[in-house]
Amino acid sequence: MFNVFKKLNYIIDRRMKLETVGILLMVMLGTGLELLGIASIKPLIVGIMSEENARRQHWFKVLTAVFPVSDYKILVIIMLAGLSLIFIVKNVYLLYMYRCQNRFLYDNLRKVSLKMMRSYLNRPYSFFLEKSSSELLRNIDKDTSDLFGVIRSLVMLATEGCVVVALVAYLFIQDKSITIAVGFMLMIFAIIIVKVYRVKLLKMGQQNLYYESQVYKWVQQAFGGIKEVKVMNKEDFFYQSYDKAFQGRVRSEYTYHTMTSIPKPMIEAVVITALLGAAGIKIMHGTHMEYFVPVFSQFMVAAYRLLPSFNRLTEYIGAISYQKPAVDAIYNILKEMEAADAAGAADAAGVSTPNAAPLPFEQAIHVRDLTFHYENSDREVLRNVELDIEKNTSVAFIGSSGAGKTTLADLILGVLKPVSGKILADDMDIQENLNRWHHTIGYIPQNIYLMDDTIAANVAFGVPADEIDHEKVKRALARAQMTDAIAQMPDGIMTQVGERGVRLSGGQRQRIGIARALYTEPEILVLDEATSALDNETETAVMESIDALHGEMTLIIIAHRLSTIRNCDVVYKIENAKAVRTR
Ligand code: DUT
Ligand code: MG
Repeated sequence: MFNVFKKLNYIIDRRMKLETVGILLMVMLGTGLELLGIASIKPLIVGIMSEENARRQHWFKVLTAVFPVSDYKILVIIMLAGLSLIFIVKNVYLLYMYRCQNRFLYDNLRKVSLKMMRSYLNRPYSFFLEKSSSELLRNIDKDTSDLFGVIRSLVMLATEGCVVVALVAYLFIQDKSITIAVGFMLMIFAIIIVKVYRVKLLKMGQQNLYYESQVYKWVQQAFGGIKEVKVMNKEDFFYQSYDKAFQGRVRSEYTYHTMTSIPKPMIEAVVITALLGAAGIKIMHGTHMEYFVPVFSQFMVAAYRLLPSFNRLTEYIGAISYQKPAVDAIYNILKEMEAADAAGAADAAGVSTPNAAPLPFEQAIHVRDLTFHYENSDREVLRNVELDIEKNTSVAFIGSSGAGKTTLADLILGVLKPVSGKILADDMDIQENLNRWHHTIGYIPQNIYLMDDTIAANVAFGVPADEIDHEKVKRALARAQMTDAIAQMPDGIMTQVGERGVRLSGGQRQRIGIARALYTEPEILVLDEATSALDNETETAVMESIDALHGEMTLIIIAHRLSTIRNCDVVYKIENAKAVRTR
């Protein structure tokens, strides 16, 4: 439990802590009202039972002073009205309190989810090579919800806990022996529940988290590759795998829900039995009915109020154990990210600002003593590589598949970080100026990532719809040889491309990627097999417009077809972890 507080304390911000204090104060006031409700039962019953008794009470004197009526029946009516007023006020207040609690929870849920989303977006590219997107999805969506499940349970635990403690204390003052007898039975019962349940529920919670990401994963994998799935008749495999993940999820969820519903009937039986037993013993010992009836009614009313509270208390404790793994997950992620941010200033520089000035680039890119291997392997893809790319020249990287061309391009793009060595733009280390470097350099990959949006939005990429310069979009598309294809589309550049561009041909998708890179008019353009998917004729046309940039822009071109790099000034062959100049 303490552990949970420590982690939550780290996860939530100052403002939220202050809000928590506010919420707890509201809970206290609510408890006061609850107590007032219960405490007014006894005087009422005393008052109704005999006028003579009532007139001896101190509070009755106050009542007759405020309402100077002599008719006892009218005074009783006033007492009844007073009691219902207390209950109405109490419950209106409680409604308001629940509303505040829920707003507090959901506003902050949004805050934490946003914090996670931002932290993830700011991670370097290499981070994503190690992570599965289904896990990220689960972290941002489900784990944050569960985290707030825990916070909600804690708030509710405080709410119910306050009421229970206050009422029990009040009952204790009223009649010590009954309270002790019932309390003792309950205590033993509660200890057993908590001991037995905690471990099991925690385990179920961990299982649930695991299977939840499996469920996401199989949905993504099935529909992400739906064409291959269909052609290869593998629907059943994905169906089965999905089912297996879902079974795990269902198992943990039903165990959890069944377990949390067990205590309810048991608690009820224990409390009622203990209460009636205590009453029986009192009567045997000859307690006066005049004393006993008001006190006992009060206990029954309190039991009626407290029983659901006891049930909820066990439910909340169960929910906290069950959802605690989500708190651990988020805590670990945020800690990890904090450590990563602290470790490298370069990573912090990776946090993008859209309006940074481009990094000045006047002479050349210098690759100096560059060595690199991926985190998941020790094999050096590049070792002590040296090369220079003069401004406004066209440079080609060739080499066999797996030689490290894409890796070298990614290092020049700055999305991968050298293990040792440097990449300089003029004399500035790009890793120290990543944000500005990305305003200087453009990129066309082999597989263009298209958003489920219009062609214009995909070309301008990351520009809000009303800020897109349509003329510029059209110019960029024309240079990418897309004008004719666009003319045949129903809505021109406002045509929707579908998820990942499914409504376009492969070559069209590719040319939108080219237009996207040209839209920002970068100083340097990296093409990684950017035209491989195009037919010869279209490729020639696209390469012509790219060659037209020759001398105006620095081009780094990776290609297999020699015709693509025909016009390059310099050619490097990537081989055995080295770059060897061949032209
Ligand atoms: N590699 C990894 N992890 C990654 C990416 C690549 O270990 O996340 C390995 C695979 C390969 C080597 O790095 O052995 C170089 O890969 P790269 O993609 O740079 O090769 P390429 O020259 O671009 O090959 P292709 O022509 O097939 O695109
Ligand atoms: Mg490659």
